[in-house]
Amino acid sequence: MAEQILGGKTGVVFGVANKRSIAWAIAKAWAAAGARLIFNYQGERLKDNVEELVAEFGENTPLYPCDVSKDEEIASFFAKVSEQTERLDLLLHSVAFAPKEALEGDFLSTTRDAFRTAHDISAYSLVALTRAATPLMTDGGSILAMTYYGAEKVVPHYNVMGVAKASLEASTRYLAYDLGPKKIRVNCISAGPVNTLAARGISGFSAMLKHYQEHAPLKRSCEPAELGQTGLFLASDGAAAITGQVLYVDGGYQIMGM
Ligand code: NAD
Ligand code: 0WE
Repeated sequence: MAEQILGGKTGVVFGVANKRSIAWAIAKAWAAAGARLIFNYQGERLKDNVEELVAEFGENTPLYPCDVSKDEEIASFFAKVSEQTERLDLLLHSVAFAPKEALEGDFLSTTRDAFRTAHDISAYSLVALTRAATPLMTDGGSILAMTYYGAEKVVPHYNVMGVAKASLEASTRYLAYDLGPKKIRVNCISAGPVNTLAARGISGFSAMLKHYQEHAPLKRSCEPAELGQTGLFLASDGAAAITGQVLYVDGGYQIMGM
């Protein structure tokens, strides 16, 4: 058998909630390419579900709790990771949250508290996780975060999440600069709308999918498995000279002016 693209690599995956999660699609692609993976789960409520899913990669697939808004949980998570492996190669950040009220109504009404929460969980967490993971990335590495077009253009109701994604994308560039000398790359995938838990309950979500079917060059958004394959590419040596970038996996929607 030909050597596997991620054979011998170890990765940490943040953001699996269920089988529809984008993190799950990328984890499946990484694992199929030979990576060993370690997972977080956000809280006891999600533990059983995530445990059942990751068992697909073997009975003893490690998973540990980590709420990314808590420094102590990030520290204890990576302490457990370092008991499992002496080196890390990959980190996936597929985490976002803003209070529901902030994604309804207008941006003008965003409270200080909603603004803080959205930025803490959706953007600062990339910095905190990267700082905790990189001491283990002793042979270079690839860090990947998920973003959305609302970071650069107004998508009605995406509101403070768009501002937080702009911060996530800028953080990606500054982290890429800091970590380049260590051969650690940091990139974002900007996904078109995908029907996940984080997208469900967003009013007008099916109208958004329809809008992509009408306006994107490829007449559709994207499939989770395609996000997995792009995540695999960015994690692989094929992307060894790519860092600080936002790669659009959105049916081409981002190029359109109208
Ligand atoms: P999802 O609900 O499956 O994943 C979101 C994850 O964030 C969940 O696993 C949840 O547990 C985690 N999370 C939230 N708050 C957390 C906290 N405090 N600590 C730890 N984990 C926390 O939904 P998804 O669509 O797979 O979202 C994953 C990423 O993809 C997000 O960054 C999202 O912004 C991005 N994205 C989604 C879409 C889409 O249309 N679904 C499009 C572009 C980008
Ligand atoms: O990043 C996202 C959604 C992230 C998200 C989702 C929720 C729902 C539940 C963050 N916080 C919360 N808080 C909750 O209480 N996407 C890219 C999907 C998405 O969300 C939208 C979109 C799209 C696309 C919201 C409004 C408009 C478009």
